[in-house]
Parts: sequence; C-alpha cells; structure tokens
Amino acid sequence: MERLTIATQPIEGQKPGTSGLRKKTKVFMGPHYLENFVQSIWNAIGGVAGKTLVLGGDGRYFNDRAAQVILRMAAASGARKVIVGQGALLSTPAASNLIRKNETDGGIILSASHNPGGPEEDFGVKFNTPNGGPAAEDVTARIFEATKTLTSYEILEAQDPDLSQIGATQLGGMEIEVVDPVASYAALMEELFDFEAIRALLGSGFRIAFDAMHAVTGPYATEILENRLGAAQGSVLNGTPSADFGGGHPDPNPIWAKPLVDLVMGPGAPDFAAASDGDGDRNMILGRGQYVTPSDSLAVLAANARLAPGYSGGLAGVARSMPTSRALDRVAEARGLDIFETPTGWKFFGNLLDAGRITLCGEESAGTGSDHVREKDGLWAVLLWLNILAETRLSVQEIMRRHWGEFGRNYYSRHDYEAVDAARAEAMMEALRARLAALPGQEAGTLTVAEADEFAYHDPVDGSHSEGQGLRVTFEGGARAVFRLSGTGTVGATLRVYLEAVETDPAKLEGDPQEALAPVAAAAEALAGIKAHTGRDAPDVMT
Ligand code: G16
Repeated sequence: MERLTIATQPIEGQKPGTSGLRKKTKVFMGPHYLENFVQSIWNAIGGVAGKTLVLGGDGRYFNDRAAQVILRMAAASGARKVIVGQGALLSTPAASNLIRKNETDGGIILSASHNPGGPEEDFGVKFNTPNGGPAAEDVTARIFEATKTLTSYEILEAQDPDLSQIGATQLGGMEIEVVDPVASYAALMEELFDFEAIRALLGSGFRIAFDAMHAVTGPYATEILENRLGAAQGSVLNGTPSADFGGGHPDPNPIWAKPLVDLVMGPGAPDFAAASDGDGDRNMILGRGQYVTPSDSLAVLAANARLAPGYSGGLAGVARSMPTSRALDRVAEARGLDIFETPTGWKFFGNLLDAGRITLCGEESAGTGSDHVREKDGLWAVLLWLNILAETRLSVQEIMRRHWGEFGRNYYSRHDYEAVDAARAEAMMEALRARLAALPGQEAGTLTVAEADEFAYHDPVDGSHSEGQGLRVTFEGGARAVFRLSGTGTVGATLRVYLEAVETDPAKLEGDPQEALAPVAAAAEALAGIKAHTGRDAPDVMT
C-alpha cells in the first residue's frame, strides 16, 4: 500500500454553511473536490495522526464511495482508528452518540440532510468535534481558510475495505471498526425513556405510523418502534434507505410528507404519526386530525419532558433558534426556566449544552433535541412524545388543546422562496436592512411596527459573537416577521420568511394558521417588497 501525495490547487467556494459543506453531488464527484475539503478538515484540526474518528452517512448516492475515499485519506494521514457504521450508514444523532460514547476526536458525517439525493441532486460533508456536535464557527472558518491555501493531499493507494461486515479490519496502519449503526443509539434511547410504558400504550390498540422517507432512520425506527416497543409490523413506512430516497425529498414537513399528513387527516387515521429526514435529525409530529408545528412540538416537549425518566429531574434551561416561535418562551416563563435565543444552526446550542446551561433545545426547521447527544434527533423527539402520550393517555389533539389553553398559542408558519436569484435576494435583504432603524412606529398593512433589528448573538459561554443572523420585525400586539437567507441551499438563494402571531383568546385557539397569519404575511410583503424583489407571487413551500 503506497501513501500518495497528490498535488492540488485550492477550489473556490468550499465554505461550510449552516450545516457543513453542501453542493450538487456532481460537484463533490469532480476532480479533487471531496479530497480537498477532507484534507482541509484535517489541516484545520491539526492533522489526524494518532486520532480516532467516527464516519458514516445517510446512505445517499455517493455515500459509499466518499466513505472509502475518506478512510484512505485518514489512513494516509496516520489516523489510529475510524469507527464506521455498517455499510457506511449512520444517522446524524447516532454518529454524535458514537463520537461521545467512544470519546473520539470527532467524526465526519456524509449528508445533505433533507435535500434530495442522487447523481443530479445534493451531497454534503460535515465535521463534528469531540463533543459530538457540529463544528463551531471558529472551526468551520479554519476549514474554509485551509481550503484556500491547499497545495496537496495525502491518500493511500489501496483496495476498498469491506464495510458490509461488522468487525475490525486494517487499512495501512489504521484500524477500521465496522459497527452496527443502531445498537448503541437504541441502548441510549432505552436509558432515556420508559420503554415499558410505551410498550403498554402500543399494546392497548394505540396505532402509530412512522415515515422514514426511504432514508437512514428506517433501520433505527424498525428496531426501536417495531422490534423493541412492539408497534405493529408495517408501522414503519418507507423503511429501507435508498440512494435517491425513493426519488423523493426527505424533508418531514406537510409538503414533502404529504401522504402521511393525508393519512392522519383521513378515515382510519392512526393515533400518532411521525416522519424523519434524510439523516434522521429532523422530525414531524402528527396525531389523528392534528399537525403539530415544530415550534409547538418543542414547547410541548419542554412543558412535559419530566414525564420521561431521562428528564424526571427537570430541565436546566431551554433554548431555541431566533426564528423559532416564542411558544417555548411562554413555557420557560411559566416554569421559571432559563431560556436562550441562538442563531439558526444546531452548532450554536453546543456550548450551552456542554456547559449544562440547557437540557432541551430546538428549531422551527423541525429539529428538537437534548443534552443526550449534540445534534438534533428525530427519533428521540418521537420517543419523548410517545412517552408523554403513554403517561398522560391523552391524544395528540388533546395535548395541543391543553397546551394552548394553558400557555396561549403562537400561530406560526415559514414561507420559503426557493432558488431565487442570489443577487436579487441579497438586494431585498439589503434594502430592508437599511430601513430597520426607521421602522418602529410605522404601519405595515394593518399592523404597526414595534421593534426592528438585525439579530446578533453573543455566546454567554465562550464570549464569541455572531453578526448578521436575520432581520426581525416585531409588531405591536406581539406578532413577528423574520427574514433570512438559508445557509443550506445549493442553488441560488432560498429566502425564508418566518411569520408568528400570538393568540390568547380561548375562542380563537383552533383557527387556521395561514388565516391567523394573513395580516403578518401582508405586513412582511409591505415591508420587504418580496414580490417586486424576487419576482415571485407566492412561496414555494409553507411549513
Ligand atoms: C440545518 C441546521 C439547522 C438549521 C437548518 C436550516 O439542518 O442543522 O440548525 O435550522 O439547517 O438552516 P437554513 O435555514 O440556514 O437553511 P439540517 O437538518 O439541514 O442539518
């Protein structure tokens, strides 16, 4: 086996976004593209000589070959050991768990999350640090800097090791341990939740459906929900991971998981339904006749987490990303919990979790999680919901009614304008940014602006500062519109407009969200001129 030093040149645009580097698969498959980025990770973290890493991905097209390249590069650079999920598969939360459990020096996750997969679709590479979480901004900045000066990378010339069999093998001087991707994660879930109570619920005629969307959570959900908890066989839908996610878009929201929403809204609906995304960190929660927004789900979990054994001692504090609805704030206020507001991106929760300042956190983008790992965790959210349902024996709808009755309802929706011309989207943001200071007191449609600013975050743990994290406009009466450009898209710009309205009138708690939010949407349009700037009449996706 020969160790090769391959001459290369910097490749432009290898800047990690909200969650790692995401590009079209063909871009990643281009000459030196993957290798350059991986070598830049090694260079940014002081090399991998003598280190142990975790490696796995969501099974999308090119996952298997990229894993082999990374193994040969790790071996060439002197890594001691790489722990790989069988078949190079690992859900993102399972990878985070393995990094923590084995006290490794970090890991690489191959995923473009909820973006579609395939030769014409998306691929991604993410580096997680030894705490199990996505690399913080200082690390991703170092990686990006390293991509700009790279002149060569190291790779071993060797045959591909067999990743289909569990067990240990060698590559050059490096050990490869192929592990069952599910076992350690499932054991962790058994520690956190009352499996007996959930088993009793599922044995009482309570029916569930879990849509794995042809993505990585299929094997996890089948093992945990069907094999260990006794859900009826077939409760897990689309449970075999496929390289192009069955040709679909593995994003668990009412648009892309519409068949599941139709199922719970139709006759013979199951009592509970859920879906997860490409890499298993996002979730969507549904009950018979009920869609639960991610922001509401986070608030419900925070209010009821103590019903699960892993959280029976209470919560240290909670956090949400800035655009996430403030339903969580109402729970925190009522329960006397510390609450933190962070920029979009799970990496911003890492310090708060590590420092023990928060136990539970989440985002409007369908991610919820806790201090059990350092990633959001789709199945974890499903199991916490099931544990709460098992303890209360209420339906999902009853839980929501009870919650809104106690805390009020934050109507919420996100409107996405996808693949907008990047320059036009920037121009819209710039024009609004320039007017922010003058907005308070101005009318926008039927609403009046109370406050307007650009969100910046000061991390209370390490003192780091992050600017330019979204434009937010609060209206008198508590409604809010937030404007942001996504950091995870791969084509043009995705404009996200987050709309929220607060309702405490008991007679108005069960309205239609888009109707309740119509005045906020009109105000957002009046303030930002979305149509004029983007040329779009309506959003592509409303979650
Ligand atoms: C990633 C991040 C999340 C973020 C989401 C949307 O999720 O991990 O923290 O909320 O993207 O980000 P953006 O609004 O910038 O597109 P995932 O599931 O794609 O890893």
